[in-house]
Amino acid sequence: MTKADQQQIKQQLSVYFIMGTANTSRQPLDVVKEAIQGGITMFQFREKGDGALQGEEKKQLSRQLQVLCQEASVPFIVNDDVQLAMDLDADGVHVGQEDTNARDVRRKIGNKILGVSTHNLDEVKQAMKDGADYVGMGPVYPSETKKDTRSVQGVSLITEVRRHGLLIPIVGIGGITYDNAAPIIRSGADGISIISAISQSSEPKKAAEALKALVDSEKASL
Ligand code: TZP
Ligand code: MG
Repeated sequence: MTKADQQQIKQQLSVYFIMGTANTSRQPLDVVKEAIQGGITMFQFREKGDGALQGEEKKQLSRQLQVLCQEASVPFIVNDDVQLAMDLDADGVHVGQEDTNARDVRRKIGNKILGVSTHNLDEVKQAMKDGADYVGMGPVYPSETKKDTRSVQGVSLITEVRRHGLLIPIVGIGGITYDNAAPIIRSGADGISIISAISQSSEPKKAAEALKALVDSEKASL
């Protein structure tokens, strides 16, 4: 990846909204539309949990969400499902440590964006070797959305990775809200990934707008 690409990814990670049908009681398309209007900079379709859509239904919703993202030039990333990402020609794939091996995913997706969830320095270094474009780190704070997470780590790994001089784009995840987001950027992350603070908001557009303004101002003050 060139330096310019890396700068672009860092910018696109600023407010990285993640959602699937389980994360809202509203029409997913409406929620994502409003989040886009509020200025989210990347979107991940993560269709997991109770009542998750499968097969053709999953594909249809993902295609509709992708179109919304394309209209706004917001990168559209698929969680874990490499086949779906290839079928849709999505912008990228995100995998966890328990999902498909990152090196294999890189081989399959060519130069699409590859994100990998990491929980310690060794996983970060491995993800870099495997060709990750960015790493997710968390849970930074306790999350009501995903209960089976590793232990809450605050910003410790973000700080450690930057202390080691690694420049890989980083996004924090887990329990992030407007009120606790700033330390993540100050520790050296390039952005925040958010589910409920946007998907469960009564006004996703306003929630996204506020988060975007906060991240922009924190980045500008570094
Ligand atoms: N991985 C670690 S925490 C988490 C995931 C997918 C859920 C984040 O959701 P929320 O609602 O922003 O805490
Ligand atoms: Mg996963």
